[in-house]
Amino acid sequence: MTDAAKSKFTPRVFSGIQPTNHLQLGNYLGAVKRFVEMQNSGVETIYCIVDLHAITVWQNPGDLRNATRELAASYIASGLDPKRSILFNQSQVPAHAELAWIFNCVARMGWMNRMTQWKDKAGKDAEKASLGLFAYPSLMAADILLYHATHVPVGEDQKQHVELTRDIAAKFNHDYGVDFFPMTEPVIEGVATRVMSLRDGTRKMSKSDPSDASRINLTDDADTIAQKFRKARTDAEPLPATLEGLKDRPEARNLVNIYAALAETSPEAVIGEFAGKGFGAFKPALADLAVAKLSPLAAEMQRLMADPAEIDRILGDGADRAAAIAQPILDRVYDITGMVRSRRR
Ligand code: AQP
Repeated sequence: MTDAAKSKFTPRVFSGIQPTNHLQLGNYLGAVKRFVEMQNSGVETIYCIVDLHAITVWQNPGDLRNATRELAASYIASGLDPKRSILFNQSQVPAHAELAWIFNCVARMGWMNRMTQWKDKAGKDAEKASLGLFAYPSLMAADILLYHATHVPVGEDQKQHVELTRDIAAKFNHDYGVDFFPMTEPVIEGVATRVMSLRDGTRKMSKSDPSDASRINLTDDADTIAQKFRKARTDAEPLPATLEGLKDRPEARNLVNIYAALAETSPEAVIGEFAGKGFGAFKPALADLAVAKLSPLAAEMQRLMADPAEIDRILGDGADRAAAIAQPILDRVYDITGMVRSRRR
């Protein structure tokens, strides 16, 4: 870990995922797998299920509740230990929403307007998008800065939001003449920082893509995984002898990257193994590897989901531990901004 870790702030990792639909392979390889690696690196790690972010686009309440528990199960099944990491859902720690309000008053409309996720998700009819979707990055900045997090592991698509978090921290520090918030760094590493759709190599794999065939869900069974890889869009050429040969072949490049990430090797090594082979040979090998890696995870998720009360207990315990870190930081923010706090607690 670099810069921010060298400052006065103790290294601390925070990241979150929205409980929207089932977790997909891109979330797993680009985020959750990295979260587990960071947990095992000895730094304090805080992982959140960002349910307040999820409702920036309408969610059926029953589905949201289920997706929140399923995401908790995915985290734990992937190796996240709720005793070593703090695992909780955002809405159980009201300080997130409180700090987000303060940041709404620090951040500028122009900053939000420039966010590519806002442009993508609001689409052509931005007038009809929720105010929450527009302010999404401000709540994300609050998630991170509420814990003085120094490092945020994310996929490539979230880089711009972490940069905005730094802008908000810097403006707050400047406007109030303090050195209170750290300059958080995004941690975007590995070969799977941008897993692409199986139907279109120019779009990222996404939980909310209307086409289920575009993604591998962590809940997919072995047959579904094999079928989705078999039907994945590719070209007719065999795999080249070097990575350079994949330059203008986004779909082929994507499958090679997925294989490398699942096998915990490099794309070069994958090319070394499959050079000259067609997709008729590569796709079944990829499907077998994915099934071998993901099936135990899906089975463990199913086992955990059979006891929702235990998941709720874990999330409640995590929320208490998160609030114990967050509240003094929020209290200090209220103090810095001039709010009178005379209520006895
Ligand atoms: N395709 C991807 N490749 C690598 N990383 C990815 N992430 C998302 N998609 C990919 C990373 O997963 C984390 C959680 O993301 P999120 O749920 O908070 O929102 P998102 O980035 O918008 O992910 P989705 O799957 O596209 O969700 P929906 O469809 O609900 O918006 C982040 O670290 C993200 O970078």
